[in-house]
Amino acid sequence: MRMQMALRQIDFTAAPRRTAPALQPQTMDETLALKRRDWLLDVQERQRALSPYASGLLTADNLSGEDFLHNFYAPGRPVLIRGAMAGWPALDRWTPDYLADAIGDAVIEYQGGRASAQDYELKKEKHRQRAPFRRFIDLARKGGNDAYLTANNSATNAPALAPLQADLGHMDAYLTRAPGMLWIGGAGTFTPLHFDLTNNLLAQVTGTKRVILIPPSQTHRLAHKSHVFSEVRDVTNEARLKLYPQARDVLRHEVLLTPGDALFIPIGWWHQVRSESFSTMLTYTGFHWANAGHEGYPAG
Ligand SMILES: O=C(O)CCC(=O)C(=O)O
Repeated sequence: MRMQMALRQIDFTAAPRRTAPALQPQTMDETLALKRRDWLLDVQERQRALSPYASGLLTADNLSGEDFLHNFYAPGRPVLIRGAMAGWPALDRWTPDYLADAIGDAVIEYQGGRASAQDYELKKEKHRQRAPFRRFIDLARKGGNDAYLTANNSATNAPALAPLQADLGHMDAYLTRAPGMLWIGGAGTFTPLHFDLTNNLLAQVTGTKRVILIPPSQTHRLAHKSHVFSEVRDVTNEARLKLYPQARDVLRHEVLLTPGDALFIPIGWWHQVRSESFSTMLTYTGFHWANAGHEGYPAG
């Protein structure tokens, strides 16, 4: 993976960071400036497409921390890492039965009532519900998108789910020992198209998830309005594509996450995630390197 090239070090002083200016109504000049920016992003993507190594989604086995930093984390490029979770007891243990027995009837929080709403991610506070863990696992076994224990429930669930920590290992090459955030759901959970305000490592433990990743250069095709969400919601849904035809030809990578896979999603990369089976996953943001991109994000 490491490139055999001489690196000419050029002195580089980063510009001081400014807080984002408040958004103002657009003038004609600003519209033209945005068009020019989007033109350049398209030209750059066409240039990257000349090389599958530059434009494709790379998979790496047993990637060292140094190679991860230089080739993926710093450039903000996704990578599917295989082998980093080898030996984690959870990979063999975390079936619905095992989880239900380990946590029993301790009350946990999850996101509920999702099937009857489209904006369940944007309005996540409204969807917080509680149940004994065993009952939640029964809901997840049934499948569907209605009940999903997500990263958003992590802080509340930390004491109840603490016994599961003993089944997890560490990815010391990339991450500090800060705990991950757990996701548990059935076949059919769906997280609509959005990007995160931090770099993220998704660590799949049980089952499979299909992830669609879209580079930040495609933002102008994705009807980005509320917070970090795309109005398109699902780039595989024909009805949504009819409403947002500019999203039809969006550049995208599709990844099937299987147990033991870790997927690095850099800040700003759009993604949507669908579970294909009962699934457990952790997301980590405690990298060894700066990860505070969310500071200064223009809200709205
Ligand atoms: O696994 C999922 O359903 C969503 C994960 C995700 O989008 C994230 O961690 O940002």
